[in-house]
Amino acid sequence: MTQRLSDDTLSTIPSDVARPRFDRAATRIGIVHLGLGAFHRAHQAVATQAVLDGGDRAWGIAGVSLRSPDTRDALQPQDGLYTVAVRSGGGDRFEVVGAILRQLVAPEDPEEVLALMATPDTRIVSLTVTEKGYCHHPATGALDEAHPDIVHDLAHPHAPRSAPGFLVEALHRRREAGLPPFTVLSCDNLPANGETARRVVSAFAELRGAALGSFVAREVPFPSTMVDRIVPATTDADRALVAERLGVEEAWPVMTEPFSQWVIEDHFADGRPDWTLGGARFVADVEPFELMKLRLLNGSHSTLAYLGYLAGHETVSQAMADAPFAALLAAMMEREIAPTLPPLFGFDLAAYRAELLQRFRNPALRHRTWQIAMDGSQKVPQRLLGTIRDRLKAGEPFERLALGLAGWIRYAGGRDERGGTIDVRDPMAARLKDLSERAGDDPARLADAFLSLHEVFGDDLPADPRLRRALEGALERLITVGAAKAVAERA
Ligand code: CS2
Repeated sequence: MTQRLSDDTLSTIPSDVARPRFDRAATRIGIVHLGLGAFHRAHQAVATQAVLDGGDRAWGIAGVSLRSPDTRDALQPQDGLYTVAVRSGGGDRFEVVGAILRQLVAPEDPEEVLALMATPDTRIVSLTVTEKGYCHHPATGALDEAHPDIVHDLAHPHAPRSAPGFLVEALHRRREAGLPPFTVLSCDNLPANGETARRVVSAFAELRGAALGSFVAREVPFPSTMVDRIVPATTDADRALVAERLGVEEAWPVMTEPFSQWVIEDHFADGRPDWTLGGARFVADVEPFELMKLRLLNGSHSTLAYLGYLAGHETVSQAMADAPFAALLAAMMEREIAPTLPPLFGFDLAAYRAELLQRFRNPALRHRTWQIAMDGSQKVPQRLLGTIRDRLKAGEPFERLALGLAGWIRYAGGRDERGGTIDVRDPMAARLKDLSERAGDDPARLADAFLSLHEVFGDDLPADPRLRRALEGALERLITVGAAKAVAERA
């Protein structure tokens, strides 16, 4: 049997595969990361490896999974090592990453996680817990106090389940011990992700006590970040490709593209790694970058995912090879999204848009439309609705954005265009299906039913007749002619 990737077998892999150049045994843990998924491993951990390679030994990562043991089970036998495969039409590049020194599974031992978060060496707690991990109302960003995990964590503060629960208990312990707080570094695709994190974490702290609430709100830095790298879920074919290239078994490599971007607000409690060594950029205000990325990249991605899935496209690059889809996205970005963005001095927005289309075309990545379609109720507000809101304010048209939104509604109904069942993954899936079944194939009733979701649409959008009309029109096209033709009509 072939050997497994590990500290011991690292010397056997081909010499052109990049690998850690630092002494892992002499590196301290300075970052506890919540949400040990593929995105973190292909993004922040790679930039952190560059810092460790540069000789700063204070910033090793302890990765925490908040739910499943799968990542820990895959990485622990590999001493935490894994491969990042950077893929494009121009060929593949491989790098073994060793920045994640420990892997923990929170539900198995929440105390171990809390203790690590509360040690003096831990100076940053970063997060990729996805939109729903913030336990907030997507339309307003306010903490959902009725969220089952929040209710649980308030009753059991020493054995939390949610990210806010872990952060608040660990910050409480540090405060009691007279230690400085850590910096909370959100790396999720949310608007003003630092502010959103501050809002939910300090609201939860406030529920535990007024003094703790104001400590968190005032003393803890929550810098915002813009993170960008496309990281499709790993398949068995990917595992086989990596094993063949490395000559050792690798249980969970991550697949990604050459592009990577990380823009971070430079506001930390107690020092930070020099992530510029890994290509990151520190700025005073991340918001313009974040809006640009969420609206242009993620807004288009979700549009392509819903409409592409309905039209029978399994992957993003397949949908992009269908000319009307590529044309729809290009026009939507240029005419409907770009005009809503604040100016970014010295930044070539047209080149950024062109690069996005190129990235979506990457033929070496099999990024499933179904994967991006997940959790629409949590994603649509910041990806499409903020843009639509700005277009309404400006009195400008937004038919393509409305078609993307209608795509989500059709998709969330759970039936594809051939009558097959869609495996809709969304915390609100049951409710969305119910709304859609009651409305049937009547575009007006369907538009009204979904617009009644104030936690997604807020209070303003449901009351705007222009949105209702545009949505009804787009749904009518999807229902009568199907996604492929509806896209061609707007391309
Ligand atoms: C995607 C993102 O799955 C999704 O919702 O839109 O994960 C996207 O690939 C990243 O934000 C790219 O940086």
